[in-house]
Amino acid sequence: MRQAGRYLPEYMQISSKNGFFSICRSPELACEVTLQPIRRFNLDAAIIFSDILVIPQALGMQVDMIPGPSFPEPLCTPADLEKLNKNVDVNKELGYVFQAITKTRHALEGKVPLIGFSGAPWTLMSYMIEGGSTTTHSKAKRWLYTEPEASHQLLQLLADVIVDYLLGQIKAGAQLLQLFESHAGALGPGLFSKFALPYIRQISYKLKERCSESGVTPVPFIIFAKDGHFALEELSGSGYEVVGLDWTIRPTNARNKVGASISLQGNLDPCALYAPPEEIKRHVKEMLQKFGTQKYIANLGHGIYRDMNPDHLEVFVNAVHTYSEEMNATQ
Ligand code: 1CP
Repeated sequence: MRQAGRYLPEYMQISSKNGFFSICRSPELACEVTLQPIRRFNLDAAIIFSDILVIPQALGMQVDMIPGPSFPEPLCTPADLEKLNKNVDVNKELGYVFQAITKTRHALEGKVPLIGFSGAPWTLMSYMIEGGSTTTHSKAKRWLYTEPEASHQLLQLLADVIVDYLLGQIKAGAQLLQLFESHAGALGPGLFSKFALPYIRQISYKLKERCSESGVTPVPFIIFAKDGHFALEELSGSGYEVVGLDWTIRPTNARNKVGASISLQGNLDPCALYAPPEEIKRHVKEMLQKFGTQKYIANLGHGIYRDMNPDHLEVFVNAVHTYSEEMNATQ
């Protein structure tokens, strides 16, 4: 999840001397920052340090991080689509991510697998039109209602770049991929089926196709559609091995919706990390009892916040190991 390492003192030290995107663009720094949480916690996987907004940059848009994302020139009307780079060469524009992945794979020495990721088309479209964070997504949703053709054109452009980008990540050494549809909750079931789901599906199927064409072994793929539990059934049939869950859905309910063959990931409320350690352990135990230990990746339901104590994250991680090992031993 985003923010895994961003509030650690060792990250703050590097980020106080380097801008956010210069860390992303430096394979050495991105590798170092990816490893920081792995050194500190007994985590089972690493996620490459980058951001979903590197794709709008590759399409030619300026994105600053001050400290949240900000686009000085967001897309205002469909005519602005003409300004975007329609033929993105991912090796040229995003080769720095591939280099960071390869470097980090080597540095991890097989200790834990490395996860690559991308934003999903609707979530990226929303940032590109809103120009930053928003609670309403009203500018981007206005496009969906008034400019459906231009919206599909933009979403398709994004989906095509994302497939190239994720194929490049697998080739560079990513062992698992995650697609973040972080703004799924802004769309109701109707808009989601029309403007988000078709592209989410397309990405997983096209990526598998492109892998087989280029003789690359596909890797497991996670879809995380935040606040999109109205779409869990459809997401489970979209070509992803894992469905990520935010904390607003009951584990048994999610399992009933996705069926037995899909793995689930999630879904403790990140704010549970404010609780005292004994309570965090109780929450973890309850979560594992509900999900079981198979076809399941224990995680939080979203990223952590600035004022959370890293020691509490450690309690969470260690409790996952303790209880799952206990459960596996008695099964
Ligand atoms: O945890 C990590 O450091 C892993 C790398 C990572 C990932 C997987 C970062 C670094 N960003 C992301 C994904 C990402 N970025 C998502 C999808 C996950 C999610 O839903 O949170 C989203 C929505 C973004 C966009 C973004 N980037 C935001 C959210 C703004 C909003 O609209 O609420 C923010 C604050 C960023 C900045 C960012 N990205 C990553 C870090 C470490 C930071 C903080 C920059 C800093 O303070 O140094």
